[in-house]
Amino acid sequence: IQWETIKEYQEILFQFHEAGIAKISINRPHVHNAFTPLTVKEMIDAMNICRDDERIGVIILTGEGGRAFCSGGDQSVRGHGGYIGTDAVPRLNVLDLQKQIRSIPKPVVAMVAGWAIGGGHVLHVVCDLSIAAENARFGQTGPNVGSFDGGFGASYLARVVGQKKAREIWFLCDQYNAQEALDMGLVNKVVPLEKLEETTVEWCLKMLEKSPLALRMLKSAFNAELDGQAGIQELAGNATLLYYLSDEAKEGKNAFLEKRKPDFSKFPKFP
Ligand code: 1HA
Repeated sequence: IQWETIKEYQEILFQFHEAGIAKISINRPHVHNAFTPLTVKEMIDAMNICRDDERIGVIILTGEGGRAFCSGGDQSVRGHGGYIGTDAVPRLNVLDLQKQIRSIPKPVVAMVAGWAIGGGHVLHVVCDLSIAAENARFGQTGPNVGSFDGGFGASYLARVVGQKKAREIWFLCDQYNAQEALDMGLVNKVVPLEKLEETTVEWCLKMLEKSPLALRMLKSAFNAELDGQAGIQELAGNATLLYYLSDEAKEGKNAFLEKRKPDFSKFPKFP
């Protein structure tokens, strides 16, 4: 599988496949791809590029090295009030990344080899789909290390695996293997490690054959059911997008620019 670099970063790799796939990969394998504020800042930047680049239809989120997807926040830079970067400011900017993964109008696929733990586990949870290698291990650690994610990490996890299982995951901090994750609906598929990228790309190619607007509407519809006003805003924004494509909406704009009264009389009043 051929990847070309889209942009160079310090802590992530950001690559493009000509079929229309972007791959964002945390590149800190020495700490099981734990993230710092910079890692997250770079992922947010890459996601913004994915959103704007019309060549990109699907995004893969992963970690380098085959032994970890992501082990959560880098505990060695965790300070008073958050994770501290070179600017000495404590941040929890991974929460912004989570929202971005959910709201970007293109499917995001987590490609999980090895550890998906703590805040790294939450990152795969908020992706649209998760494909796991047989060596994948899942779990939350917050109550062990003095942390918790009561946002998507709790409520969305509970939507995915159910309330009992979500509470078990957080209250016991056990680790679950790939088969267990599949059984509880936490991942979509389990494959041998050597087939992980191939399978993930196959899934992406299948989605790329589909109507992008239909996928976009579905993603925002799935979100809308759960995300309250922010979810409805997303879905409604897509309705506006579709409306702007119509002659009816264009008549309104054209009439304004031509300083005349709009004539909507010719447009159907559907039953
Ligand atoms: O909860 C939040 C948030 C909540 C709200 C808002 C924002 C949040 C943002 C983040 C988070 C969190 O992520 S909290 C949870 C943080 N993560 C963890 O507690 C996981 C820590 N790691 C482990 O438990 C284990 O490393 C492991 C189960 C993933 C793997 O164990 P293993 O195979 O025995 O490897 P290990 O030897 O522990 O790790 C290899 C190296 O990676 C070690 O470094 P070395 O001794 O070789 O120098 C290890 O220290 C390092 N490492 C692993 N994970 C982290 C890490 N270093 C820093 N931070 C890590 N997360």
